[in-house]
Amino acid sequence: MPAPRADEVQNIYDLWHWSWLAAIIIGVVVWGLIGYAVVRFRRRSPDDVPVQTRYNLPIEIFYTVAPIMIVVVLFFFTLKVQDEVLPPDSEQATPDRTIEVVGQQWSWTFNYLKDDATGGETVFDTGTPADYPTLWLPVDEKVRFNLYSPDVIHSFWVPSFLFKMDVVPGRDNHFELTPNRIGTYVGKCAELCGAYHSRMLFNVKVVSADDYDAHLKQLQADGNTGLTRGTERVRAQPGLETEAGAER
Ligand SMILES: [Cu+2]
Repeated sequence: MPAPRADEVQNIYDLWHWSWLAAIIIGVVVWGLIGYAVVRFRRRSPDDVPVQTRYNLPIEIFYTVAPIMIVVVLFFFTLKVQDEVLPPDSEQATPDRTIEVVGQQWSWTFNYLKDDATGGETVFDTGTPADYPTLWLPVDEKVRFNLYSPDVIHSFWVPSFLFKMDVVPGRDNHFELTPNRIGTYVGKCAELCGAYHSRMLFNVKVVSADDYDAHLKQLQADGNTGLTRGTERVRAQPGLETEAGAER
């Protein structure tokens, strides 16, 4: 497991941890019983026929109830963690920064919405399947991610944050995370979205607030301004022509 690099996801890490432990314990018991049955009831002579048992009500009840109990327990803890990671908006603290992530066939655009660093102007950065974009994030600041897709369903995933969410056209999906360690990470699309899905990669740079502000100012100076929801640059490029008539 990658170590969790955002404040809100420690409980996802713990859920995995305990689920694996439970699975290992159940696995050991099952393997043990299989081993026991193989040895204890092995054929001892060529005409040895085992006792033919047709029904055993207690065992049938047990192997119906036990898996249901396991599912109920996993479901309970999954729901609990889900509620902790995705609290209702009314219970969220105001995010320090807001980024609109645009996933489109087949790359990403990151809009840094109305940030103070740029005097309230929205700036963006974008990439292509050949030239991965980089998402910059400030360390120890709560970032709200709004997810937008102009075409099909994608999924925004940074494995080090132990978290992903689908980017669904026409649907307001969002979440908040607080990256807590400076470093460079990778991100990818986790929903099969077409021919070049596997090239929908991006980099993530978690930096100090000063470096983050400087980067946004640089984007502004480069003229990367205005909310950008999908660019031709992503669609039209050598070797990655869109199909004829596939205008969106
Ligand atoms: Cu995708």
